[in-house]
Amino acid sequence: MTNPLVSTNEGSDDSCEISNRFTDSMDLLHDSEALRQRAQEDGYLFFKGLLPRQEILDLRKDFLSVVDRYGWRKPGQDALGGEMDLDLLNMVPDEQIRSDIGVSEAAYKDVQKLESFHRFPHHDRLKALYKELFQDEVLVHPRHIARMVTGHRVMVPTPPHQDFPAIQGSTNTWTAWIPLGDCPRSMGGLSVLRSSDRLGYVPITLSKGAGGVAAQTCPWETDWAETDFEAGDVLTFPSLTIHKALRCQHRQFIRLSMDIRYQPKSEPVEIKSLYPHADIEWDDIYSNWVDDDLKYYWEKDSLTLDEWNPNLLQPSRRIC
Ligand SMILES: O=C(O)CCC(=O)C(=O)O
Repeated sequence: MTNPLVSTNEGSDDSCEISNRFTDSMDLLHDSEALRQRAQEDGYLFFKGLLPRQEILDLRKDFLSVVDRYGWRKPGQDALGGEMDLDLLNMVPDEQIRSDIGVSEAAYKDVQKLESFHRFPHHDRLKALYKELFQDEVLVHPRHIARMVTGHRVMVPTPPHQDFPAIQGSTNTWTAWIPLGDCPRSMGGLSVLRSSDRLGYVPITLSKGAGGVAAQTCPWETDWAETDFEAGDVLTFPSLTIHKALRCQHRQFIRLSMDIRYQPKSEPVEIKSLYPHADIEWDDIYSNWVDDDLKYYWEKDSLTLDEWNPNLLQPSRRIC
């Protein structure tokens, strides 16, 4: 295994064959019908190199500069290297680590304050993709999640789950999962249970890992698709598709990624999707921004707000 540093362009060195690799839909980017048909068949869409690699690496650099502020990165690497000082990180008490993120609440808030983190989801290529897919105006949820998955002892991989119980609103809300750097399977990328959106809402059980709940899969539901991600790749799926993180085999390296949500503007949205994903106010997030154009941008739209349904996060038994 070579060093999984993500500042190189070497791609994956994972030797294990992928039996069910994501289908690349780059050739369908401008064909709404074909995109929808593929999404209906597979429950996800994958785009190889949709985003400029350099722009992803610039964002990675911004995230890592926050990590540096806390002294958790091993010295002697370039600005893109993700090797962590695990001994130092493990000195952070368990209760200070956000186990859905991978670092402390304080560091997560610092990332939430990055203008680049909130600007990236509005990338022309992402908005064009969802416009094509929805054939409608696109609402970019302002609530973005930064995953900074580290080898801190409290961290476990994100369990299989649907986003719908946690996001609610329209089931036509799509997650874009974007690795900030190359992310071979051994670094713990995302895996999708093919066509699982067709199952509808799947009952949940309590679980360790991000979100704290897992979708209950039946023994024959094993059609997991995956890939060795490279910087610039985009995986996207609707909120009923079951997905999970693969186990990171290189715990000394940080795995950086973003979850961004998009939906048609005309469909209902649950109000928490319009709040930050941390205990922090928008004004605080905006405090060091240079440009104003993206501040409270969603308030210009007349959105239909949906009621929160607490029952969707109540554990119940699934009969297989
Ligand atoms: O990156 C992860 O580990 C989890 C991501 C996820 O669950 C999501 O994007 O909805």
